[in-house]
Amino acid sequence: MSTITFPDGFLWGGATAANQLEGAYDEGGKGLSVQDVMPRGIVGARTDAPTPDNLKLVGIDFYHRYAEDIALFAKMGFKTFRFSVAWSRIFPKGDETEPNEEGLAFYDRVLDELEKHGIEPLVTISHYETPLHLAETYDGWTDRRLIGFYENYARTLFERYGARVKYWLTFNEINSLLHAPFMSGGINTPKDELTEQQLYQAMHHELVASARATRIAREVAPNAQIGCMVLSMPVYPLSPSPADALEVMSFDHSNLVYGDVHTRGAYPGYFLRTLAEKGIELDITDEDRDDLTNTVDFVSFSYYMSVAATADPAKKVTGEGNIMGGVPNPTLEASEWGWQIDPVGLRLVLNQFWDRWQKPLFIVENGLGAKDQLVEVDGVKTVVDDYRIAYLNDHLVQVGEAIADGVEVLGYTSWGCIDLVSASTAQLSKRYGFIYVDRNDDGSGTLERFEKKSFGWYAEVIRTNGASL
Ligand code: BGP
Repeated sequence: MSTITFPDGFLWGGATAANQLEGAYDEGGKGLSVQDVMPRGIVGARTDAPTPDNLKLVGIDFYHRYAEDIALFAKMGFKTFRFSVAWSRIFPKGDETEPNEEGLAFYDRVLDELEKHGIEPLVTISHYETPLHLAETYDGWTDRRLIGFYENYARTLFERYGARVKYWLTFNEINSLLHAPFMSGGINTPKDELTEQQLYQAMHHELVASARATRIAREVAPNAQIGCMVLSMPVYPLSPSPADALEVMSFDHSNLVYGDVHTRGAYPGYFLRTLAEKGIELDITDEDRDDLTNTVDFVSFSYYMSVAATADPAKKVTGEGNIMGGVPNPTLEASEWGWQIDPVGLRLVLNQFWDRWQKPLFIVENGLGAKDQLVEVDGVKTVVDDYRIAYLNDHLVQVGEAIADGVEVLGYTSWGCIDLVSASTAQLSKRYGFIYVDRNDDGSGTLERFEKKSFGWYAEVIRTNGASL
């Protein structure tokens, strides 16, 4: 029992993304997205067309079971639910001018269900699911025209749902673009053939599109709160040497620039220096500069692990499962997928972001991907996931510490509150949920849902507003 207090109205909940749980990849007029040709996540090559081994095509069938799933979230007492709109349900190819009504109607139904249970929606506009046509025809975000397509898409969402949805996120983990260009930016050209010039230009286009979405929201959905979303990765020097501390600074800069632009409305000096040293000249118009001044209302982020940084070339070994670079920290344990577990890192990053940006923060992803075993306890099928409870408990205690430090935190949505398909490896066996879904990596399973032990634990955390931690 801790003495931690969470503020009244703290938004407890869970987070998902359309491509990882909806399935129904070709129903309701939906077009293909990049995910429909990524059967191995970011670790494997894309395919020419959807293949049956791609678990995302069916996902966990949320498209048909959303009412049952939202009722389970309500049973846990969720105050908020984060989900993404699949861009290719609304604009099947991405470059149409008129939206697909059937796609829009689906999210109306999801919002109806959330409203029924008094759950606040938290909507990601673009979560790793760029329409495939935009990837193949325009090479994704390398092309400036994507800004206009995204603008049209965002405007459509704000007009349709603006009165019902308060919290919006423009791009999921916008800082993953340079690391996973196909998944994150719909960039079809293989990563090793892309120039840094192209990648940084794509980054600029996304930043402009994000700011433009904020500008549009101010016009058409004045009650909307717009947030950016970054992948947070606290970094420690591997040794106390100044050279390692400098490595930490540049690693940090490479991630913080996204939040800096979103909160300050312009590129910081250190980033301009990086571009100059790389010989990159970005195409930035006066209109772009003006757009960028539309800063966000809050900053949201995912947090799974921290890394270390070293200047010593002999020690530069990338950790398993880490797409962002950095080296393993010898003081920390890792998950079954090699992600190093560091609850204190969450307190550090909350303080860093708050000190730097002075914007309310929203933790919109955190959790433990683990292999679960379905067992029978007193005749009821469940998972005894004490390891997940321990992980989440330890992290939430650190959120409480950060709140005590004076950091303003709007809420916490645990990643994959119901088991879903992994983004990095496209597996179902990498489970995060409070709810077990009977589906396996080979596609077998009934899709039936079962409450894990963590289900009751999280319900109690929410009921007591964190006092049970
Ligand atoms: C984040 C993504 C999510 C999610 C999560 C867990 O990077 O925003 O989409 O999947 O990571 O990662 P994984 O599914 O690879 O375990």
